[in-house]
Amino acid sequence: MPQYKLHCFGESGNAYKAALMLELTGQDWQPVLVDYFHGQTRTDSWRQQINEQGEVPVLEHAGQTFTQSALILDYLAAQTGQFGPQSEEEHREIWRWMLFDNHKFTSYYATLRFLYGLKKTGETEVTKFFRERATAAYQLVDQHLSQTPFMVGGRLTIADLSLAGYVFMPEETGMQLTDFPHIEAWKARIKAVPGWKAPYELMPRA
Ligand SMILES: N[C@@H](CCC(=O)N[C@@H](CS)C(=O)NCC(=O)O)C(=O)O
Repeated sequence: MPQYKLHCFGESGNAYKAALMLELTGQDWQPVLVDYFHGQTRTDSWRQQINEQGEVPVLEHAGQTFTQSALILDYLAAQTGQFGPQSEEEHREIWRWMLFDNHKFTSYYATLRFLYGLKKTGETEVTKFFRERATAAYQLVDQHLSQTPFMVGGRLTIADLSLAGYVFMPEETGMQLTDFPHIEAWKARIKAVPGWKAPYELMPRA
């Protein structure tokens, strides 16, 4: 019986944040595939039994259930003693970037990728809007990474794992990540961490 169970699906970058943390910290974990594209997270039973917020990822550990990727990362950092803050100031800084990630960096890009890369809507006013917003968030993070190898404290932390949720996804978005050279260099540093795996290697696809 694995210590950790992660309700997830391969296409979910939000789930990848937690999956990569579990993998890099060497935990005994198992993915539980969620049939997202056939509406499993929208059923009453899934919401009642797994997550009332209707979202993946969901982590089960020691009889408890955790949702929201940032909170899961924070919990795992505390449990494993890895990739967490080393001071109060770092704790605040990590949360500042994880909140920015959830609100802008991940959410605009993930929505763009969902529409353009997975649902194949083609270019619409909506995809243009999300690309513009995602580009602004990526420029800001690129600028930050021009001054530091990782987001906080000069070493890999859960802030990086949060922001990295979607940057390794292969689908087309109409955004060229090579336009963000510091993000590209940061991705290479993350990839070089022992144990790193791509999203579709870590989780089954829905
Ligand atoms: N802020 C949440 C976002 C989670 C999220 O949006 N998950 C998507 C899959 S990547 C989902 O389950 N969406 C449910 C829906 O759209 O109905 C987190 O970081 O965990």
